[in-house]
Amino acid sequence: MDVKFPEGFYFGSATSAAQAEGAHTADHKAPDIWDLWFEEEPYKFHGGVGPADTSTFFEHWREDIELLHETGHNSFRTSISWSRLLPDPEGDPNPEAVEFYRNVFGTLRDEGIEPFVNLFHFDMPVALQERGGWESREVVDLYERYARIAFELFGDVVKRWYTFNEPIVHVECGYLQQYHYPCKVDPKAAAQVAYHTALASALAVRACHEVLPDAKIGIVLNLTPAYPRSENPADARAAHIAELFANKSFLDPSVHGAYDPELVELIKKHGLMPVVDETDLAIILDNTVDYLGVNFYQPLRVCARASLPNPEAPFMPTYYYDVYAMPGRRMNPHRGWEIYPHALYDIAINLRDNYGNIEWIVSENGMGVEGEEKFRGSDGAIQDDYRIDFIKEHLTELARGIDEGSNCIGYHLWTFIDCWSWLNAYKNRYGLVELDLETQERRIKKSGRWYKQLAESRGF
Ligand code: BGP
Repeated sequence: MDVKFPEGFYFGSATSAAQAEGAHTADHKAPDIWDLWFEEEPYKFHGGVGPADTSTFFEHWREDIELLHETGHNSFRTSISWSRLLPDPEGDPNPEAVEFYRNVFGTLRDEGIEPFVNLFHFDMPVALQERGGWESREVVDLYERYARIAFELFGDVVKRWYTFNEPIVHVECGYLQQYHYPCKVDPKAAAQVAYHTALASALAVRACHEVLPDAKIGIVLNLTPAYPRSENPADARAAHIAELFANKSFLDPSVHGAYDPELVELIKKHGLMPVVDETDLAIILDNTVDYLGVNFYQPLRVCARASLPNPEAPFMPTYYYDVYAMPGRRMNPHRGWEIYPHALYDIAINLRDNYGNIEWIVSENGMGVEGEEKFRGSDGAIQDDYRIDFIKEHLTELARGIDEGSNCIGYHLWTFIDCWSWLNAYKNRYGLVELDLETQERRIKKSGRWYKQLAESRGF
């Protein structure tokens, strides 16, 4: 065997409530921002397919857990829908949601599949967006309340928690780039949202440690190592600043409990300092995560800017760098993302050397492909050898990092069943299991069969 992982290594996959559950208004779930946005501007969603048309995990969870077995999972990440659990964010938990999540998490545990449960995956309840969303301090407090309720309700069966998925994404996409609701271009709000999210994460860590002293709680960050075009000092400086905004902005407060002073200086220089309560920084310092989830899809390549930034334009981190399209880079053309498995090794070493060798897991990695039906084999299953190769290449780099001492405990693929992907809806398929959108029938792909062998032999 060329690549072998340690005993107890987690093999599994990840999904999220809004992308998998469906039943978006059943069981008294209140709307989240995706429901609202689709209602307002359905044409923005690929093929006009919205959040009601997901893979119906809400109905098919038993059958889906069976499929988790058949594809070798010993662990599985999903999230709780805040607006399903607490349709009134200040009210009591929705009993039907409690029953659903208890059934799912309890069954996973009974079946020997470790549940990793995330509290927030881009799905702000509308009732709270109307009160300012992450711009509002009140929402931070209500998030802490929600987290505490979740720990109390499910802590007997869930031992691994996450506070947030990819927090930089709702900051950038919601407040700078218009890929998420509320589609603002407002750097000052973005800074406040980023800061409130880091604070909310620390408050949830504190609550988890109080309510569930034996559980572990982490945060899922999409780490995109910033590589400079060249060793030229101007390119190196561009990469250094890109790294501050893209990665260190959440990595440092989550793991070190404090922001990098250089990032703070840049935020000040651009007049973007958020409103901070006196006691907040101590909360962030005292409540760092127990482990990290790392989503990795693509690196960030940058170079020195070719032109001076417009001083009147709203501030974006690209004030300091240009995104660089490296000649000869390997691309996944369907998603437009570069494929660069070596970055996973670099992440492993960065966490080992600069973040106290914190325990971590690859919490997402995967390949979205459009038009997979054309790869259907004579047995009816999609022959997605490209996905198997993609996973192997990334696991090879990961194993190298582990051999050199990085404390990685598992690998979760994105994703289990083809799922609804925000504005891209069902354009790209990521699953180990194919979903027939018409019939909701599930069919294991070649990669799903291979994944089981991988997990059983802990390598390939
Ligand atoms: C991550 C998100 C997931 C998922 C994945 C695939 O950033 O955490 O929710 O969607 O990316 O990306 P996409 O759906 O945009 O193709």
